Amino acid sequence: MGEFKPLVFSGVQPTGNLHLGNYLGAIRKFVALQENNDCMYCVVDLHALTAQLVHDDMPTQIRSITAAFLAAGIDPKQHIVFNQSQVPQHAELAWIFNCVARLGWMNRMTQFKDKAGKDREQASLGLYAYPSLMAADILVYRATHVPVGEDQKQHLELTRDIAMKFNIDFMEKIRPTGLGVDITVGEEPVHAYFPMVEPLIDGPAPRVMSLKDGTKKMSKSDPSDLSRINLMDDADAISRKIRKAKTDPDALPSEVDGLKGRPEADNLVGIFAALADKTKAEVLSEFGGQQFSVFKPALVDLSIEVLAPINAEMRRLMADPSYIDSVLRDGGARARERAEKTMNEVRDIIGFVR
Ligand code: AQP
Repeated sequence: MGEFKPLVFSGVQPTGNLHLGNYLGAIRKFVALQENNDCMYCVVDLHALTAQLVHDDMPTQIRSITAAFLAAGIDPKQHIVFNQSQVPQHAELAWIFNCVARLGWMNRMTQFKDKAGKDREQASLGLYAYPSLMAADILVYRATHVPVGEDQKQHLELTRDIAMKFNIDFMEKIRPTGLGVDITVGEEPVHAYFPMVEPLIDGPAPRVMSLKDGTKKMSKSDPSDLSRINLMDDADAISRKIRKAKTDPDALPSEVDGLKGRPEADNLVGIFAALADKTKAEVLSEFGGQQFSVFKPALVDLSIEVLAPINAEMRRLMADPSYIDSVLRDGGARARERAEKTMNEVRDIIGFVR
């Protein structure tokens, strides 16, 4: 029995303003994982083309996600920070995975259905194939752990299915190369080239919801800016958005059970808990019985306290784009070296002549 070398990989699309959901659901976990792991964090710019081909200011979008990574505390020297388009091996492996993945699997992806909307015939082929590229992003480094928000769970299950099918279909070709690892999947022994990735979804806020509708996730592409707190929002904007956030007329309950059927209250308490590093129960033991007119100002203060330093550092970094670009170039070179090693092995396993 062998073992895959632990490696953390995750990505964020440069498709708009990063928001509190991205921060609490993903980036804060990225920061925490750095301490004991080898980590790679990627600005997935190829993915940004899937829903919208032409972007007004792609370089600024890419730099602003990078600035958010750095401002949140990711160390680009100890770990690797890069943008996807600097490593063409992602796209090459994605093509191979397009031939591994089955149409039936892709047809089940709920994010495609959500993003394509009613006019599915007009969605790009890239949007449909997005999860296959995501699998390649992760597996081109044979990464083992992927911190993401809950919305990405289904894509990571697909990544496991793709890895499993590749491993099984090519098992007899993998074996003689000596590159595989003996693992058991369920009860089944498999000589695997690609690991079965573990999603790291748990955390204080796996799903932050819109401030305007507690049943919809907070999203960069929501047309209403009042629905989300952006990492670049200043204190006034944060305060205005929280004060205008939808709530119900009741006071906060004293127990977590009392949040059932109250999605907006549940969301705001969840945000408070995540920002304060507390449980919802702890937050309710402090605010149970209080009206939103008391709770919201406390949430405003806490949000500003946590986000203001990140916001200030992002602005400082964004004023020096050449530094950000140098971080991405350095990370890109280190990522390419790792990705090319995998691709050479994959080319040999498949039997491409090189
Ligand atoms: N509301 C959320 N709560 C918790 N986590 C979230 N994430 C996104 N929204 C929430 C997590 O953030 C990471 C980066 O997301 P992404 O930009 O790559 O893709 P996304 O999930 O499509 O994010 P958005 O904001 O919803 O963007 P648009 O509107 O462009 O689709 C991921 O780990 C994601 O889970």
